[in-house]
Amino acid sequence: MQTTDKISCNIIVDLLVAHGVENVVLSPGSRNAPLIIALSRRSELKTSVVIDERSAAFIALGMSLQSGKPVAIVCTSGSALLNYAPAVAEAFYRCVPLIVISADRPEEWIDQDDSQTIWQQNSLTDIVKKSCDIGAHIDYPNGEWHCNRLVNDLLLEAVNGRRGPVHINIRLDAPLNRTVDFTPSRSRVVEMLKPQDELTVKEARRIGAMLASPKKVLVIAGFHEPDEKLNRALVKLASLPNVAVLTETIANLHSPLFISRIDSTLCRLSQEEKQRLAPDIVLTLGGALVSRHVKDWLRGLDKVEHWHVGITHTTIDCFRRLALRVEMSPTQFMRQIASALQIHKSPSDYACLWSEAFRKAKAMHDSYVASFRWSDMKAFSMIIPRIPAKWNLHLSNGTPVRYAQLMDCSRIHRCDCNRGVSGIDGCTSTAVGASAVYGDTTLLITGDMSCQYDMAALASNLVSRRFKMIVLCNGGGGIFRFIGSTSSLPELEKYFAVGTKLPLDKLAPTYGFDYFEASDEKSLNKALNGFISSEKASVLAVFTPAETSAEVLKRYFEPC
Ligand SMILES: Cc1ncc(C[n+]2csc(CCOP(=O)(O)OP(=O)(O)O)c2C)c(N)n1
Ligand SMILES: [Mg+2]
Repeated sequence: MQTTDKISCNIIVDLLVAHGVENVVLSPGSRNAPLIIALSRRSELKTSVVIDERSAAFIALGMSLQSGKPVAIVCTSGSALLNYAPAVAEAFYRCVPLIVISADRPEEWIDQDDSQTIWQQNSLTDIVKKSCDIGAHIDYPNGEWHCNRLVNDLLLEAVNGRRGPVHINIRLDAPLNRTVDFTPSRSRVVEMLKPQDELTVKEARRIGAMLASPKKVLVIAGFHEPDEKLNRALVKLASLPNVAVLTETIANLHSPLFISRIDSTLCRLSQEEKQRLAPDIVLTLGGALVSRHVKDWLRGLDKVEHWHVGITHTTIDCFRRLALRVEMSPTQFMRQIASALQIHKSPSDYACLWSEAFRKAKAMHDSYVASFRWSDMKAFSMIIPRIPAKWNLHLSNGTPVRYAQLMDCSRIHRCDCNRGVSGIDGCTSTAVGASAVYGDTTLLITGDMSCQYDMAALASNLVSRRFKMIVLCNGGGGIFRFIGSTSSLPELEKYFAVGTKLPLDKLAPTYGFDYFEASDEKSLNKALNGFISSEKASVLAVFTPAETSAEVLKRYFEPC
């Protein structure tokens, strides 16, 4: 069909239709011409024209109240939008899902004495549930995906939980009247499943059938507190021939059936193996993933469908393939799905292929690590198996959390890292806080830069004998010597890695800690004995060579 050439408008209209909007109330203007073109040419939508925006919005309110469905209102730029405010306020307090769509100018023209321009994007902030601002040009990398995600998110938000109005401010650049050929209904639709507490039996069966073999299902768990029930449900799922379960170290989920070292496994796969292991459906649960390998791999697959399970209140589309938001507890969902899937046990080699790949990866890991020289990797591989099973492990956000991903941490009682925002600013304080409420020892493994950053935590009167800290002293931000964006820059040492001044041998006793240090395998083994058995809060400084450590980590990921 012929319609506006503004892709953003066509995405909005596609998604309005897909999310069940039937009525749209338009008010005339020129800036919103592309929207009017796109909307009026879609037979699925009933358009009405009301000149006065104040009245238009109330009319839409009446339509939505009566039909129970979301209704869209569309206006031009300037004061037009402000005239929507009374009805939007009423909709907000009556929980009515009005979809406010305002056309705007490109940002560079605001405050430039062009006509009908004001700062529009936040003008309804306190009376809408959520708003977004779509730029005039979305032909930047990922621009269409970005626009699609924002609009999906807002349309879901309008009807999710306490329903209410949302605001899409869309900037449009002249010419406004051009048309092109466009295939309608091609935009990706994110759906939401939002049961009360649990799925109905019928729903669980329906979803079970969608996930049954021959579908290849990959479950990936990001950070999560330990959860026995979830663990059991995932074991049940992992025993199915068409399901593989990948867990990150800080997911705190353990079973010999799980692929628990994602990076170590993925980096060993050939292109052909990766193709065979490509899933049809990915189910994610828990927080943001640490593994860059898994994100890059899944983002590069065309056909995969992503479902995220968890109470997120927002649309998290980390692989750009999100199709379904399951707004419920992953524990409950996985339990119900695991049961529903028991009747579907037709053959599939998918789980076997993953466990074979994992088995090979573990063997390679062991022989690699044995061959490595003294380095961060070596120190880590010696420390992790020595951690007593009852200790909790905190990891800082430089390389420690990444090394832990490569090791077998299944014996450890609980592993955590501040991956909400991945800051290095409070790793020590968080571990000190955790140690204050955990009955056994809390061990923090941190980097020298992170340690220096949050040094004040060591002076806290919450530090007790239950807090222990290992600092990998590798000449500052070792991660920058490893990652591609900085490792080859001439500025690397001066501006990124920035060797730290960290006199732990003096600081530790000053703060009342037992102090240990190591600078090779032998001294580390010996120091660990004293450090683990010490009855006081303790610090172990492990000195590793900066460049070798980065080299060893790089080599680990090189294809064989
Ligand atoms: C508050 C904050 N500032 C800056 C960063 C960026 N950053 C990420 S890792 C890192 C260096 C960490 O160095 P270190 O703790 O020594 O760990 P290593 O990489 O050597 O293992 C920095 C500065 C961040 N994550 N958080
Ligand atoms: Mg460091």
